[in-house]
Amino acid sequence: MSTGDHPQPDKPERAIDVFLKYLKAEEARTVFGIPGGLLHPFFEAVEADGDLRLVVTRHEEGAAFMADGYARHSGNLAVCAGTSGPGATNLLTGVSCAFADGVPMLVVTGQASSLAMGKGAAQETTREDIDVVAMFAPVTKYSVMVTSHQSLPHHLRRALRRALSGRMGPVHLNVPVDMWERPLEEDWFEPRTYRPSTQAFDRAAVGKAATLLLAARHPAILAGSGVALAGAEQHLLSFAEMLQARVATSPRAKGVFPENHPLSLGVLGFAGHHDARTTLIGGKVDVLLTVGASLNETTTLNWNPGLRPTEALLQVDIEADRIGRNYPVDIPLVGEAQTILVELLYHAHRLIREGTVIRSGWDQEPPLLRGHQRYIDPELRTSDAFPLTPQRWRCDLEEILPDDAVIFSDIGGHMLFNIHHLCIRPGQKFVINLGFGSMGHGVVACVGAAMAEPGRPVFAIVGDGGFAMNGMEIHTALEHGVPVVWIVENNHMHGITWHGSQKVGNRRPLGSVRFHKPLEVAAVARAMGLPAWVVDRPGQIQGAVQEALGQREPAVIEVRVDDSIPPPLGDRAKSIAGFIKK
Ligand SMILES: Cc1ncc(C[n+]2csc(CCOP(=O)(O)OP(=O)(O)O)c2C)c(N)n1
Ligand SMILES: [Mg+2]
Repeated sequence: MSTGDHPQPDKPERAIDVFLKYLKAEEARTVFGIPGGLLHPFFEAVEADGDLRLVVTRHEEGAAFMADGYARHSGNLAVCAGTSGPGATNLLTGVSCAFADGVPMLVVTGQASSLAMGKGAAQETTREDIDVVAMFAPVTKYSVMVTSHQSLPHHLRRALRRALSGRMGPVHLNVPVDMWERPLEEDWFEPRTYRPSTQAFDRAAVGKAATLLLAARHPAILAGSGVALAGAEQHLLSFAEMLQARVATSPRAKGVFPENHPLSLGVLGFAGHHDARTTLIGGKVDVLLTVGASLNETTTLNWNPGLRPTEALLQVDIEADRIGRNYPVDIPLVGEAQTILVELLYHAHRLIREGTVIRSGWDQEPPLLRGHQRYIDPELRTSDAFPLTPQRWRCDLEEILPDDAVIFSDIGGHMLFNIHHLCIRPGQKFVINLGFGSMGHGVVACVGAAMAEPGRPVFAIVGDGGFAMNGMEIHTALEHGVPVVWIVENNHMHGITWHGSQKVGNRRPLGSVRFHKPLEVAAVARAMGLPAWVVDRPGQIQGAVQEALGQREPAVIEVRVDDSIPPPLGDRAKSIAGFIKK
């Protein structure tokens, strides 16, 4: 039974009881982390609380990645925790991923007792020494040490307010070990009373934007990851269909608009598609609406000036500071993607009722590429060759991926193949940490997502390099019965680096990134207790996926591929080469 919800009359509430009550009020029911002495009271209370689940990961980075996946998928706050010192620093990369992509997360770290600070306490991480609060400051929206147990609820509410409002993100509380169990008298605040909802927008600007979009001959939308964070996929679809606007996504937002839709241009930028590039960079678009896309290097093909539309650029972003950074914007629309799209739809309906006619003329243009022709090297998608091509097994995989599959990608050459060669259909979801771009995220965040929505099929398509870095977390998934299916593309190397190195610097392949002693991925998985399959021929992946899904437990499919086929690096290699020269 939860002691937090029902304090006994003769036992005063402790700081930790109040803390856990807030977590539950915010619907944060899972804590990911690794216990250690200086955070022991926190972990002990979480484990004892029947309403909370403690997931002990194999590495703290895994805890932060899982919390990120949980929050990124569900939109709810996630919690990760690590003890003072190395436990805290191990969280940092995962927290940075969440910060870069606007994912809400509460990070709790341990600290030496307030009575011992400055005296050389074991694992002390205060300003006197290795300052953990300072380390988290640039990668969180709030990073503080709680210096009195009485102020713990105040700091927690402030942290939650910041994590969950505006552009969301991680927040960090560092708590000295002697604070948790002290008695606390505290007025209870319901979440709605301490954090505002943010549905603000500029009505006049939205009205003008709707008018311009309806009048456009060649309207287009570039959708970014803000659409997924706001859960605005359906609103985007309705608005695009109403306008008959063509839609591309950024690489990070792949799939927020169904890629088999007649209006889909696919992905613009990194490993993107021909139609997206020729339409959006080709000088054809008169009014371009960008929604929750930061217009960064990977999306804009190295800030290509051709992305500017001939008439007007309308940019929706939750943060004013992200508007007009790289292109001059005609109508800035500050607000959450869903709020703004709802208002745009409302204004467009009103204008149509009042007699405005939609002028989109895309139907008079040549049709968009479909089928294998949509992709570069289409012949490799249907190739029966052995060794297996990376394109062919993805093409096979599409046949068998469930309609509601959630697909995580890690970072590497396999990611470029995933972005280019997988067609994400309505109801499916593609997730990638392209803001920070950390290897290992896709290997682990999938576990958090699968915990957030049990019953939904979750896949991770990752490389052997990323699997080697963080793959031990498949054991955490096994422990907790989380049925993720990992598909590990084994090319026996850091493929992106090996292929990319031939296009940058001195153009010598970096031979050291090849694994001369290849990782036997399936054998590693079996040794850890998971069922595993090896796929190395065309037409095999379908059966392996079917069997893996049938297990209803975590499973690994190793796909051995032709390592000589370069991933679709495109302009990325050119831009790195350019930066190095400068
Ligand atoms: C933590 C981290 N270290 C290094 C990198 C740079 N990096 C990006 S992809 C990659 C290699 C990925 O290898 P693998 O997972 O096998 O994927 P492949 O390219 O072979 O498909 C490296 C080293 C990174 N993004 N993140
Ligand atoms: Mg590899």
